[in-house]
Amino acid sequence: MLLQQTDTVLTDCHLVTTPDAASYGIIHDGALAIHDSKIAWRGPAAALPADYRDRAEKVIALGGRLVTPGLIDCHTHLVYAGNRAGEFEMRQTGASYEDIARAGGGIISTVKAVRACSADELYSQSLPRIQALISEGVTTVEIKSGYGLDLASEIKMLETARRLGENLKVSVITTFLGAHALPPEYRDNGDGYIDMLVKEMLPEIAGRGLADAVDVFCERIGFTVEQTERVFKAAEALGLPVKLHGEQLSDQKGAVLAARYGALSVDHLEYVQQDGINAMAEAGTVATLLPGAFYFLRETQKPPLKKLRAAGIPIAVSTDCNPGSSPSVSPLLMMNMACIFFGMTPQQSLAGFTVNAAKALALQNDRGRLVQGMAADLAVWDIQEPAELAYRLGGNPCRMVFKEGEILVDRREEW
Ligand code: DI6
Ligand code: FE
Repeated sequence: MLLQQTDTVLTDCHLVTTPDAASYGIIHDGALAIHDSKIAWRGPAAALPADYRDRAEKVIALGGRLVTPGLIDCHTHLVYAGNRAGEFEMRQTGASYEDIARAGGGIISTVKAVRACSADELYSQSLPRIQALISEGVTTVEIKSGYGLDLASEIKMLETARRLGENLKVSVITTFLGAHALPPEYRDNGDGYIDMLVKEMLPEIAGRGLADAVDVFCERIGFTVEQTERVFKAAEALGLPVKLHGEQLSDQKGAVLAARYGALSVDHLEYVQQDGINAMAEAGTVATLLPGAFYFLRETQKPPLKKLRAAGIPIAVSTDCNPGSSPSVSPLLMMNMACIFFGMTPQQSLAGFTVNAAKALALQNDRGRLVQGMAADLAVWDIQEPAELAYRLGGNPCRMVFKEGEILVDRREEW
């Protein structure tokens, strides 16, 4: 038998291999071998072939720590400028999120900040947010545009997202969210804006290869179902997958529409009804729940977790990192909130940031689990059991992060 070449072997650890609704797939006293950016072998340490260890460049003993797949944050708006603390102050004295949006604040105030700043400034303001995610175990992050709302500024956002991924060596999946809000120059002319979006913005952005998917905010303060469908049709014609901000503040029947276009995911879903759930189940669309936005907007209507689960829909969880409704860069806090607010189990919340988040990005064959042949994207945690990930309110037990076998975060000095 050919000897297996290995670059790195991890020993003295417990492996959470396949977090899904049924199990953590835990291997106690495990070992994991990496070769050529992929997981070459994983299993009980006692079964590790001797030559794997002998031929490895590095053998790292993890002192009994826990290893999970690198976390996947499948819904963020982390590229933006400025912040909305002033708006938070206003909300605490009585104004609602929708009131502020209608008065020209909200998303539009961030649009003004993004348009006004240079690409370098946008990069340096966004950098600490992606760094914070990585330091909490994230190895793949989706980033949306949608605070530019004109061609040049949307390109600036998407190029910034790509640049962050290249420089920080994590996977950045980009989504064009030109239909996030109506820019001031198209006030009262939503159809005119969608015309321009499908004829000019989207083809140019797709032609430059800047978008991996297309998203729409279908809502009373966003775009109608008809407008959403026009964007989906244009995306489909360009061969780009779609996803949706759907049923966040009201039931617009966006989920039914998105399922018809084979959406990768519908996200938020507090107000989704059974028709939307059935359509998503049939289409294989992932439900992405965003407890940070639920919490920050003091929403009281919870997404129908039991019904989504009963329909067999995979459920992802994400930070929704954005300045208006979820200024969070903590996947672990989101896992806790998914448990406390939505009634998920810690195991389901971890599945939401791994296996099911991979599915929401169509990456489930490459990452999200620790199995042979998948990307060696790993997080090493200073905890005894996986439930501790979702258990705490703050604090960061992440000690190492590997991206395709390379060490991105190394806090072994804290052991
Ligand atoms: N829904 C949200 O929660 C974010 N975008 C969206 O469509 C909020 C974006 C913001 O307020 O800046
Ligand atoms: Fe969002």
